[in-house]
Amino acid sequence: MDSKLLEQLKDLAFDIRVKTIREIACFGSGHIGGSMSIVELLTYLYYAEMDVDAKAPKKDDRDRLAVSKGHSGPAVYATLATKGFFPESWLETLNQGGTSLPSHCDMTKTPGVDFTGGSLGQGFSAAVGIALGQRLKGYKSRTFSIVGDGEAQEGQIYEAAEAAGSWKLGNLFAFLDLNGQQLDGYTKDIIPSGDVKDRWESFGWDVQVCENGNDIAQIAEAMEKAKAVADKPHMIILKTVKSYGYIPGEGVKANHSMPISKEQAEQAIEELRKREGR
Ligand SMILES: Cc1ncc(C[n+]2csc(CCOP(=O)(O)OP(=O)(O)O)c2C)c(N)n1
Repeated sequence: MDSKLLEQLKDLAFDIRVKTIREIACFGSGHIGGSMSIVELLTYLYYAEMDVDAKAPKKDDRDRLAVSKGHSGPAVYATLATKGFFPESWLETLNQGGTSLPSHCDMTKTPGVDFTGGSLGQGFSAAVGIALGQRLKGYKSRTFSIVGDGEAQEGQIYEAAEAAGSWKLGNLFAFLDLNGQQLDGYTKDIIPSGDVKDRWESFGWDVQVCENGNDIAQIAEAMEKAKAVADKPHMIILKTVKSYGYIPGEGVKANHSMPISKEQAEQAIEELRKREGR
């Protein structure tokens, strides 16, 4: 990736991260861990990869994103707001009465959201169906999906994976947010993820691994390799850090959903600025 674009994307990711922290602080608590771990991915997708238009969010032949770990809504909303899908002031209403930004992504409420998440496993199945639909319609567009490593304990994920592999859905790009944590602890202590590369390959998928899934350059490189493979669905495994960039949550077992006051948010942003030299 061109170094100027990379620097722009890093700046955008920082801005989206700050907006996500403040957004959650407006409600007083929220899914900070699984939101923070995918900020670089969302930034890359919306600013360097996906063909979407904030002025025509329902255009039929657009690229689509099904965020299967739908509790990452706060990071999705901050990204969509910066892209102009809705006013940034909406971020202050996260999860509050009458909001268009519920805790979990909802395609009936939020411009730019392509699938309603919340019940883990379903978004990825929908992504397989959407990608198949795009192919049947003869569209060049692609479907993207983000799956959690805890979510991947759902059997539904593998039914969909098997179908996509056998249908050779080359227009489907899935990302596994391998942050090693789920709601109530570490995946290794609950159901270990095992050799995920081997597993997805066994379903007929093209698999790339990013050793640092919070590194935009690595995500871009994996996408370039994936795009060179036309006849298989793509899984990009991102080894991420849950709560990455919300420093008070990094390395904390109970960082799935955390209470965050406005003061705590500003302190955490200041701490991050110092760490990143911004
Ligand atoms: C079918 C279903 N079962 C349980 C839940 C409750 N739940 C919400 S998030 C979550 C943990 C998900 O872990 P992971 O996919 O690893 O997400 P991340 O750690 O990236 O936030 C659980 C169990 C749910 N939303 N849906």
